[in-house]
Amino acid sequence: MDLKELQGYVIAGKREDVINFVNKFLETDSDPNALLDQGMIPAMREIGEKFSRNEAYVPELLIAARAMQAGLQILEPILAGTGREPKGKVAIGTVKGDLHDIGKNLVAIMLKGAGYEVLDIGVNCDANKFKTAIDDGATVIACSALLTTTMGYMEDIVKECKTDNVKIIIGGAPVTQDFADKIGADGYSDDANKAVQLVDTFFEETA
Ligand code: B1M
Repeated sequence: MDLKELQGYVIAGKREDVINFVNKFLETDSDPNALLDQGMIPAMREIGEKFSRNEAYVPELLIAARAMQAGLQILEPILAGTGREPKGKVAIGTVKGDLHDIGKNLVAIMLKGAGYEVLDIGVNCDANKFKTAIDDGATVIACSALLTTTMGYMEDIVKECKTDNVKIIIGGAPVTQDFADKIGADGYSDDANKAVQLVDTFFEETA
């Protein structure tokens, strides 16, 4: 099946078509990751570029996001269903002021798929929300930010939440390794799979 077709459905916000495409693809093809890497993720990039050029506006972003979330919902049990004993507890949230959650949801799904228990604390999370997750047993905190205006808050989270027993990792489109080093985060990743590899290294260290 042509994944360009799926990209078109996401960009146009055609939720039902996304659902049908994803279901059909899963019946016929083997690799669900292709749906993300060659279909839905490039589509979100493209709608973002259109937004930058004033060729798309917030409602178009919203309906594209809704269409992608519908596709992700179908993929979640396939990518996350392991049924094994959790390897550790990770809390993930999008930082204060920021409502973008697609990337965060994807990282959460991949972490679950890799065998972690994930406390998804949602969007617009202040440091206190992350602290509550630490009280609930999370030893890795994963923060997501999509806005240049909200990524700075990650420094507050590092200051307030980092201890010898808690690692803080960060990600999201505007975030970089340099920024992570500058604010004292324990790690950075630019995609969901690398986020899992990063978390694995922490748990290997303590095993
Ligand atoms: Co927004 N938005 N948005 N938006 N939006 C961006 C981020 C933007 C780059 C678009 C643009 O101008 N080209 C721009 C930010 C510019 C900037 O900061 N300099 C922008 C803007 C300006 C805004 C508003 C301010 C618009 C307005 O109201 N005028 C507003 C802000 C609202 C707020 O948060 N307070 C806003 C609103 C929205 C919607 C609500 C309409 C919608 C979000 C819906 C939702 O998330 N439920 C939306 C969308 C959809 C986007 C774009 C188009 C797509 C984001 C996305 O889902 N990408 C985005 C443009 C873009 O990013 N190209 C844009 C797909 C997703 C899979 O990728 O989230 O990057 P991403 O996640 C990746 C990696 O970054 C990484 O792994 C993921 C998978 O590989 N990752 C992590 C993410 N988090 C991680 C955490 C980790 C590790 C890795 O932890 C360790």
